[in-house]
Amino acid sequence: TGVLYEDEDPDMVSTLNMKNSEPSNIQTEKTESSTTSSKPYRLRIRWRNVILLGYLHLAALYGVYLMFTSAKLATVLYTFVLYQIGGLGITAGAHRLWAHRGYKAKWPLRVILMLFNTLSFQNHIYEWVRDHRVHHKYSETDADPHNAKRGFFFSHVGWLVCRKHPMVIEKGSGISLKDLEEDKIVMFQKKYYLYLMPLICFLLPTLIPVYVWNETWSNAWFVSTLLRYAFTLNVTWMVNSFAHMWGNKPYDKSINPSENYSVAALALGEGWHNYHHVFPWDYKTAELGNYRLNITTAFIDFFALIGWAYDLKTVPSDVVMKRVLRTGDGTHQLWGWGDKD
Ligand code: ST9
Ligand code: ZN
Ligand code: ZN
Repeated sequence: TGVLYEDEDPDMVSTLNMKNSEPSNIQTEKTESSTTSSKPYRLRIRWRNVILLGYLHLAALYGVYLMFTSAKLATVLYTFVLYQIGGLGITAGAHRLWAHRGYKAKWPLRVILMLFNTLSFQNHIYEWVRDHRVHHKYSETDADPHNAKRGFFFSHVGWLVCRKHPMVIEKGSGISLKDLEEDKIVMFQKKYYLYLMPLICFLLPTLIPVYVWNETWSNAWFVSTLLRYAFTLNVTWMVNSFAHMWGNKPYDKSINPSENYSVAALALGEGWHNYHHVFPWDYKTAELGNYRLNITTAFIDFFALIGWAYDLKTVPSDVVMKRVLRTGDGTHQLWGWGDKD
């Protein structure tokens, strides 16, 4: 079938994941009353994370300097490729496949995506997906782990350096992750994360340039490893901060997530965030399959071609159009670009 309609439920959060029987179409207003300030909350900073992320960002700045002054060209290209590969582990893997079930993938592709995902170290898939499903279901309330109503800094990185709001954990425990528990590859990554992550995110990316093309240890560590990791993190975080603040809202003007071109380009096609929050199950996370600003879609389409990805879910144009006319902000200009591909 490959296609879902607006009234069938969309969001992973509501089809697969509800232990309780709350209604599906999950917009902010429905959940707001039960997710704001019903519990006392005191901000508690996790200083360990402040120190680690602080070191990472200073080291990444030094990495920028080394990249322009002493790193080999091979190292710079390799750093870029690792960012793209690790990025796909987040976009095609954790996000479109595991969090939203926008498509299905055979095991070899799931292994590839799990390894790519580990390269980006954004916590294991299981934890990432749980936070992300809570983010969609309780978007911009206290139960949203990176609630953008708490400001740019909080939604970008602040949420990773303080204890979670109790509502996140309370509402999060009502989200079922049964589909992930049944996925051996996801559970393997979870079980061995403390070995896999240091190896794939830090050790191998540093050893390869040193042993394969004689790069210095310092260039390998600061450029290929720490600069690449910090860059990928910040680009991902931009979806939560920039794309929840700036851009057009052609699909639903009542929510903050927006269509942000710069984020789309850097985040491998994940900046079409107004569309994504309205139609979260679309495997393209965008209305049109424009490969230039959506490399992730090209990646999934390639695997669909060889049969490793299948059941790609999209939204029929007339459903999108109706929604645009009903709730859009009037900036939708894509009709007439040709048929959806
Ligand atoms: C990182 C993640 O960077 C980034 C995610 C970004 C998402 C973006 C999405 C945008 C769309 C996709 C676009 C992709 C674009 C990609 C482009 C690529 C080029 N529900 O966590 P604890 C439980 S990670 C239910 O310790 P604290 C939990 O199980 C970076 N339960 O909370 C535990 O239970 P138990 C690296 C939940 O103490 C208990 O609560 N990693 C939920 O408040 C306590 O859990 C880091 O920096 C939930 N949602 O600490 C580490 N959550 O005790 C960051 C938790 O029974 N994390 N529970 O086991 C931490 O250090 C901590 O989590 C903390 C909170 C300090 C933030
Ligand atoms: Zn969002
Ligand atoms: Zn999403």
